[in-house]
Amino acid sequence: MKNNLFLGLFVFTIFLNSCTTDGTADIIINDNSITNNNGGGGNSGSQSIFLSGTYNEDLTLDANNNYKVNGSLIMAAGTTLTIPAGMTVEALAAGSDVYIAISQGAKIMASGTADNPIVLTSDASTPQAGDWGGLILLGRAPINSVSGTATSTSEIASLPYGGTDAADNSGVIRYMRIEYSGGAADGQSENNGFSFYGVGNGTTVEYIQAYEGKDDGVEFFGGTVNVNYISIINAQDDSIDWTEGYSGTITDAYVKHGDIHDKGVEADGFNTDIGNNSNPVFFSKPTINNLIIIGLGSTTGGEAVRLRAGTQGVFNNLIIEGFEKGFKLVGDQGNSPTGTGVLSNDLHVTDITFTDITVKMTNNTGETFTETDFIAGDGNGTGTDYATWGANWTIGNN
Ligand SMILES: [Ca+2]
Ligand SMILES: [Ca+2]
Ligand SMILES: [Ca+2]
Ligand SMILES: [Ca+2]
Repeated sequence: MKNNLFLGLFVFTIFLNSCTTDGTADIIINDNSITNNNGGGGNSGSQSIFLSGTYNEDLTLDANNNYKVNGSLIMAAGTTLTIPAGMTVEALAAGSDVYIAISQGAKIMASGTADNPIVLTSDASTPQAGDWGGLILLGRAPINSVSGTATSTSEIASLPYGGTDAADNSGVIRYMRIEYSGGAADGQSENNGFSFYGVGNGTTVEYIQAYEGKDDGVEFFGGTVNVNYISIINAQDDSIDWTEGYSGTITDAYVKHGDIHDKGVEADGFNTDIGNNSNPVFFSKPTINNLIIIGLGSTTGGEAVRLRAGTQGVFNNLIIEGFEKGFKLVGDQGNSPTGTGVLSNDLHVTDITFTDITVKMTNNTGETFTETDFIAGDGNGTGTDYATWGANWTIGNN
C-alpha cells in the first residue's frame, strides 16, 4: 500500500506538472487512479473522479483516470461527452437518479472497438440489475406524443425531446456495454439500458449490449435512429421496447431471456397514457432485420413479441425460440388500429423460423386476418450471426 501510495503521489505530481496548461481543469480532481489499479484488498486511499451535475462545457474523459458517476450527469445542449475506447465508467449503485443524459443538441462520442469496448457499469462489489439508471439520449426527431415543434419530457430526467428533425445527430456510440442499469424512479418510470428519446438518424449507434437490466434493454420513445448489432441479455422487462412513433431501422439483434423477463419485443404505436397527438397522425413503424429472440421454453409461457396500440412494423428474417406465443397482436378498430396495419401490409413478417413455439400468432385486434396474412416465409428465417459480431465485447450468453 505504501508503495502504491508513493507511486500514486509521484504520478499525481507528474500529472499536475503535465496538465498545468491543459484546458480541462474542470475534471482534474484528486487523481489517485494508480492506487485504484491495485486490484482488491480494501479501499483505503483509493479515490475516483466523480461526475454528476449539468455540464455546460465539453467533458472529455481521460483514459489515464478513473471516473465514477455519482448522480445525474447531464450534458447540456451544445456540449459533447467524449469517452475513449476501452474505458470502464462506474456508476454509484444508488438507483435511477444515477444516470448519464445527453440533452437535445448535445452529443456523445463513444467509439469503442470489439477488443476495447466502452463499459458503463455498477460500482457495487456484487452488482445487481437496477443499481443505476443507464444512458439516456434525447434528440429532436419526430415523436407522436406531441404535434409539430412541441417537445415532450422524458420519464426520468424530465428533459425535453422530440421535434421535426428526422436527421438529428446525437453523436456516435460504438461497442458499448451497459450493465446492471434500469433503476426504478417510482411506480411508473424506470430507466433502461439505453433510452432513446426522439433520437434522429444522423446518430450512429452500432454494437451495443444491455446486460442484466432491471427494465428494458433498449427503449425507443419515437425518433428515427437506426441501430445495428444489438445484444440484450437478461433484461427484466422488455428487451426491445418502442412507442411514440419510433420509425428507425434495427439490423442484427440478439435477445436472450433470463429468469425474470417480460417480452422480447414490446411494441406500441403510441403512448396510450399520453395519446397520439401528432398531426397528421402516425404510428411507430420500424424495420427490424435479422433478429433472434430466445426464451425459456414453450412450457414456461410468455410471448416473444407483443404488438399493440396501432404499431406498424416490418420484420425481416427472424428466429424465435422457446415461448408459448410467438406474436400477440392487440389493438382495436379505433385509435389503436394494430390489425389494420396487417390488412394494409404496414405490419408484417417475412422469413421467420419458429422453434419450440406453441402458438405462432394470436390476433386480439378485432380485425379478421389469418396467420399467412401476417407471416410470409415461415421456416425461412436465419436470424443473425451473433457468434461472429458479438465476439469479444459482449458477455452473458451462456
Ligand atoms: Ca422502460
Ligand atoms: Ca417496457
Ligand atoms: Ca413490458
Ligand atoms: Ca413499452
